[in-house]
Amino acid sequence: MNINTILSNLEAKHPGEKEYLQAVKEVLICVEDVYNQHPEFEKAKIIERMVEPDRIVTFRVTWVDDKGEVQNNIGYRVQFNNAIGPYKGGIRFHASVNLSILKFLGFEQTFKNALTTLPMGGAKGGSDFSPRGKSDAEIMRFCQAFILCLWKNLGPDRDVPAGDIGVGGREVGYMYGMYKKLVNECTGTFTGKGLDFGGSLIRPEATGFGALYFVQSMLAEKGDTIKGKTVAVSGFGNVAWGATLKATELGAKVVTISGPDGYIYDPDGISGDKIDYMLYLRATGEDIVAPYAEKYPNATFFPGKKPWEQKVDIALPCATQNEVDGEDAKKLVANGVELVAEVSNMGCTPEAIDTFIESKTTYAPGKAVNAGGVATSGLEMSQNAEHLQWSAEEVDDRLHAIMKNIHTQCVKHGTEEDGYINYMKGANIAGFMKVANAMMGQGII
Ligand code: 2IT
Repeated sequence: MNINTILSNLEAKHPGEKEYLQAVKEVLICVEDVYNQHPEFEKAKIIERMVEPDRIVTFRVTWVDDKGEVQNNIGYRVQFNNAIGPYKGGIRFHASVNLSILKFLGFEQTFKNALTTLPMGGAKGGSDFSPRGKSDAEIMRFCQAFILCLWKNLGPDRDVPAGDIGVGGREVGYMYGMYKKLVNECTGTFTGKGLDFGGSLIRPEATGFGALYFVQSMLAEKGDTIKGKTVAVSGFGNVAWGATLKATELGAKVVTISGPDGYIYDPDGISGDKIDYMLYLRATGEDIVAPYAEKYPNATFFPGKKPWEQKVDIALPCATQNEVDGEDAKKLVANGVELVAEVSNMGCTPEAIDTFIESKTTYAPGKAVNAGGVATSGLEMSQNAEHLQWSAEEVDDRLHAIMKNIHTQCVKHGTEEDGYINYMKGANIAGFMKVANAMMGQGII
């Protein structure tokens, strides 16, 4: 494989899609050696096929706001790869959404889903619709209009969406409701549904819980535990909430959360009712964390800043892509951070990752760390298919086992000669090999 040729061809075909090209480059660099040991991959043009989505659906979403004005947004579904199972991945509603971001997310999702060991292909969708400040009625009308455009491409064995940034239980409920009305079938073609209509226990917690199970395995590998460690979390949405809840339960102290307006430092730890308060902050729809410092005066609000300047043992980016840059990484390393686990997708820039790996800081990428979310979506699909609902304990046990297994795969493929575990390499190789073998087994299609 000639990485430079593949990348320059992609760049010529898709100019300016920087997040997508960044995600592809990371995988290519990691899998180059194993790929070259398999001439049959080269002959079947596996990598050229894998880096392009199977299909992209783009559509105009037109809806009416509360003032009676007609609004237009763009909607997308990137069906990236279904070699392993039906397309599966979340939907993101955020003003920043564009094709490059959804292609990077769909590409990453393909490998992440492969790592879960469950039969799911990779996809991602979304819209540049911004939920910030929108009324409940506006959110519902937008979700309904979005699904009117997309429903024909979905199905329990075709493509199963879920939530992502800006899409939680409420939005999934509205989208699933419209989908169900159109197809007149209760096949559960969404995950993250409400518990009363086919949702799974533990799904809301799963991304954060799974991440902490993964962090526990990383620490155990070093003969350490999480008890008593200080943790910086970014974001304050569903993922940050689940991570804070589990980290606290395991005896760690979470001292930061953040929003687009800045970050909160709480030296007493974000625990108990403060964790519930995160849900309240999110539910206001204003997308700010500043009110936390008014409610809990021991905490400080740092406007316009990121939490990575604080001295902590563990950093858990839980907000969005590229939220930890090279400078942030240098600060974390200089302050003696022991472990960085991306809970957001592609939370670190390539410069940040280089800084962690060069300083031999224990670092793991989102596609391994946050796979518990989609894994539990896979468990929701299983429950829907057998028309049953499992207990919270059963789902949590399976989630825990899946995260341990992903950790084992990363160690197997990522351990370097000096013993340093390159989790990025391990996750990319393990995910890639599974997708490549599945594609090989199904011929040239
Ligand atoms: O990035 C992700 O893995 C998700 N947003 C969850 C996807 C899913 O299908 O549960």
